[in-house]
Order: sequence, then C-alpha cells, then structure tokens
Amino acid sequence: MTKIHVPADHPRKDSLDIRERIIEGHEKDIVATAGLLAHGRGEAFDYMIGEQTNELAHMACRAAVAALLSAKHPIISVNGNICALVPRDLVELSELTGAPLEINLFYYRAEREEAIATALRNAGATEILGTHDRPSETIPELSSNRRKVDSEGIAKADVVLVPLEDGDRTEALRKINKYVVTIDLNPMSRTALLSNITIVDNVVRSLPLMVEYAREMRDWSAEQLREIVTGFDNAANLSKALRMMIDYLSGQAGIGPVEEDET
Ligand code: PTJ
Repeated sequence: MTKIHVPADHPRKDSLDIRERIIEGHEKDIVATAGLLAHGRGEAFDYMIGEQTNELAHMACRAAVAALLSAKHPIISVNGNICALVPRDLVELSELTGAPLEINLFYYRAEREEAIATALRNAGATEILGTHDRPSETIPELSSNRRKVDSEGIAKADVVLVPLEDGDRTEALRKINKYVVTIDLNPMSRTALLSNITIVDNVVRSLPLMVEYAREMRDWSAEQLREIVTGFDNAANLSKALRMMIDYLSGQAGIGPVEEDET
C-alpha cells in the first residue's frame, strides 16, 4: 500500500502522521489487526483530553520513572502498537532506567515477534528479551498468549511497564505481586484501574516525556525516588483525569465545567 503524504498545512497532520505509523507497522507485521482498532479507541480518548499532556499525566510520568529507577529488576513490556509508535524512545528509556525490553504479545505470531525484534534493533536495541529462543516461564494466573514470559525479564521483575495493555494481564501481574505501571488513554479501562501507576496520555507524548524525566532523575537518591512513588495516588489521579475529560467536553459543548458534588 502506498504511504499517503499528509500536507504540512493539514489541520490534523500530527494525528494523521501517527495513524500512518500504525498502518505502516501493520503492513510490516509489527502491529496486530486488532492494534488498529485499539489505536482508533486511543484517538477518541485523546480528543477528550484535548490531545495534550496535562499536569496529571506529568505527575504520573514522574512517578512511573521513579518506580522504574528504584526497582531491583524493572522491565518494559513491548507490544506491536508501542513498537510501531515510539521504538527509539523505548530503547532510550530502557537504557536510562536499566529496564530491559521484553516482547510480549497478545496476538502472537512468529512473524510478528521477528518484525518487532527487527524494528527494536533498528532503533538501537542490543538486548531483547521474550523471543522464542529465550528461557521462558508461564504465569499460571493468565490464559492468553501473554502468559509466556522471559525468565530473566517479566518473570523475575518487581516493576513492569506495560504500555497500552489488556486488562487480564494487568490483573494477573498484580496477583503475582508485580508493581504495574501503564500508559492508557482510557482512565476507565481495567488496566488503568488495576495498575499501580496509570499515565492517562498518548504514548507518542508520554514516552518521550518519560525519557526526559529519566535523564533528570537518574542520579536522584533512593529516598527521593521512593518519596515520589509513595506520594502517588493512582485512584485519585484517575478520578481527576476523568473529571478533566468531563470538563474539557463540557467546555467544548459550551456548558461550563461540571460542579463538584458536595454530598
Ligand atoms: O501487539 P499485541 O498482540 O500485544 O496487541 C496489542 C493490543 C493493543 C492490540 C492489545 O493489547 C489490545 O487489544 O489492547 P486493548 O484491550 O484494545 O487496549 C488498548 C488500550 O490502549 C485502550 O484502552 C486504548 O484506549 C489505549 N490506547 C490506544 N492507543 C493508545 C492508547 N493509550 C495510549 N496511547 C495510545 N497511542
């Protein structure tokens, strides 16, 4: 399929360029067909936050980076969508936080694993976990393809970053006592609700932001990092994120911000 060229003055240029990256990723076997649908869902939720990173997402990004930096065995789980959208940021974040990259797919196919590994290598990755030739274990709490994890990666990790995720795995990871960090534009998804830290933002903005925070925070003391992690309240952050969406939409509809319920 021919790649479309989006004119520089198109009012939706950024969004259309990102969509092209996902389509291209699908053609290269990186993105699952269901990943196209997941992306569309993400686009809709991104509208509801004005397609901008807000203060709540900044706070969650800082907490997420602090959690990765203070972990003993952090890991970054890679699926098709995140690989197609921000491969270089994934590699950079991995290097800065010491969290290896592990391919873990819901819609597993050997061709997809290979295409994702190639894309990560092209983006500068030197070590990739989760491939078929690696030692693996299964998470008994999970029945999907994602149950197979790398023995040196998710299996032994204490903190797991799972961007753009399905709820079942988050639940299973929590059951086996992993600290789960996610990026999900839908603050009502099971993943968002079940994670320890949820960044409600588009990965195309939040991954580069996490890289920036990691550069700034990587020499911080364990105590400084711990303070940020323990000071983060995911339920409160999600509730405010949802309220922000409601207010944004009310503003768009010209009906003013929704009043706080005083009961
Ligand atoms: O590559 P695979 O085989 O591992 O499959 C990956 C997908 C994404 C297809 C799989 O994990 C899946 O089906 O996910 P869900 O259940 O559709 O959930 C995806 C969530 O990510 C939804 O809540 C979307 O709103 C959200 N989302 C989509 N695009 C973005 C996003 N969140 C942040 N940034 C985005 N760009």
